[in-house]
Amino acid sequence: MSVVRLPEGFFLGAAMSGAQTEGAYAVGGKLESLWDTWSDLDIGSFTNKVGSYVGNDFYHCYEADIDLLKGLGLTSFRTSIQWSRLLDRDGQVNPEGAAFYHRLFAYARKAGLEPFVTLYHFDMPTYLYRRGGWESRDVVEAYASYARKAFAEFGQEVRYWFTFNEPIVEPENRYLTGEWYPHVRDFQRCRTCQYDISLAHSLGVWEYRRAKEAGVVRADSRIGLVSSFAPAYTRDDPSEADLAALRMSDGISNRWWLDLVTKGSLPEDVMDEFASTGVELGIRPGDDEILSRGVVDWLGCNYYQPNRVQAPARPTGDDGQPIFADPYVWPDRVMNESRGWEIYPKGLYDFGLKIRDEYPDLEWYVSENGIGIEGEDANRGADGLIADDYRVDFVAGHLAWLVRAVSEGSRCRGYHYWAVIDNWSWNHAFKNRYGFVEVDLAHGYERRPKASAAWLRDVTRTREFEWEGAE
Ligand code: BGP
Repeated sequence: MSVVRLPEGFFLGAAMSGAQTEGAYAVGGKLESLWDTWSDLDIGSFTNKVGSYVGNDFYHCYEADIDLLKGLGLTSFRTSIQWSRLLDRDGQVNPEGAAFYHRLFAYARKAGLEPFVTLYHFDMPTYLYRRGGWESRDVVEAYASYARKAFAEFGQEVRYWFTFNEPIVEPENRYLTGEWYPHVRDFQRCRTCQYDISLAHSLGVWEYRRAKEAGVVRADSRIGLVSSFAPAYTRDDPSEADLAALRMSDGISNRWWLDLVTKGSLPEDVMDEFASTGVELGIRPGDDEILSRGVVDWLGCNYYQPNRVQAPARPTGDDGQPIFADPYVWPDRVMNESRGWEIYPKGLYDFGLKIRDEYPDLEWYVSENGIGIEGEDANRGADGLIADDYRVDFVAGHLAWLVRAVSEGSRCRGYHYWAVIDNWSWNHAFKNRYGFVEVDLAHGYERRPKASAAWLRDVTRTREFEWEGAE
């Protein structure tokens, strides 16, 4: 057993997103997002038929929730503005939508919680999807205009801005695996969306820089990107083909974004590989210039699981789509069976050292990390609290490895847990619960701390915790 002490100035906070918490899907002039549209079209796709409509009711109980986070000793929280709430169909600010976020940021600040604000978290407004979504350059331009309006509206209230959350996930889930509406399975369309989002990100950063020069955003503010950096691994005795699969996997998911936000360009080897397999991204003259503006001030890293890969059995699937890597099942893996994700806390350390060595100027923080468990009700003790020791183990292990990376020179500044209060997990709805605080859907979405909340309170108070893991 060892005692892990949090570094000086290291912040602890909560992560959430607008679409997964706010609810109030048709209140105050909010337009439909693709989540509302999919819920309307096919509610059976959502666990227990719980669609996007209510979130965890944050729109109505944000004050009590902020008080709860403050009571746990957290000092910051991350959420996203919903494009479909802030702007109307003509791209103008919807006053009622803006008023909600003004109230939220003001209340959080008064409570001593610094808001970290993401502009886009998988929540395409449906009217823009109908104009082509991320396959359309008009929508890329519309994003830049949305970002400009958000900076103008909240520039004096927000210090930490992020252009996108996990920009690879929406293209892959909507256009490659087809898990999310509109259920497309097309490699080229997926990568076109990824490319267009890279342009949108870069235009967003450019809008921010111009807003800063004009004094529209605070002088002490910064801009970043939040991405899911799953450290990539292959087998211990890799073949050349395994290493090529590793390089391409890491290239598409990690280096693509790391290069964009540090160098303002996309990795050449990945672009060449796409070109050699006939994938066309719709590149236009002048795009390089746009991408060169994508360099950020710092980075948010969401980490849930490592990405273990090996050489693909076949270069294309039955449907003719290219396959660059197959999954590799590590014999020692420990699983979170509820989510089907491997638990590997050391991945944060490996990622931290990768950043230190390959992008030494880059500051970063853990913008999401958490564990979602199904059927937590079965763990309710005689005291009525959900006994969730596994959550304490998960967070302690990840924080311990992260602190070790910091002590070895990685410039990681803090950690936001996903999601301190149970929230709506897209098509899995409320199946897997992430919170230190339970949301009781059967009793008016009432909030109730789980047993782990006392541990978290203790860590924020003492700035240290005991850990049984590897020395
Ligand atoms: C991340 C997303 C979050 C959140 C989290 C947990 O990829 O940024 O929005 O949902 O994953 O995943 P899930 O809710 O699917 O269990």
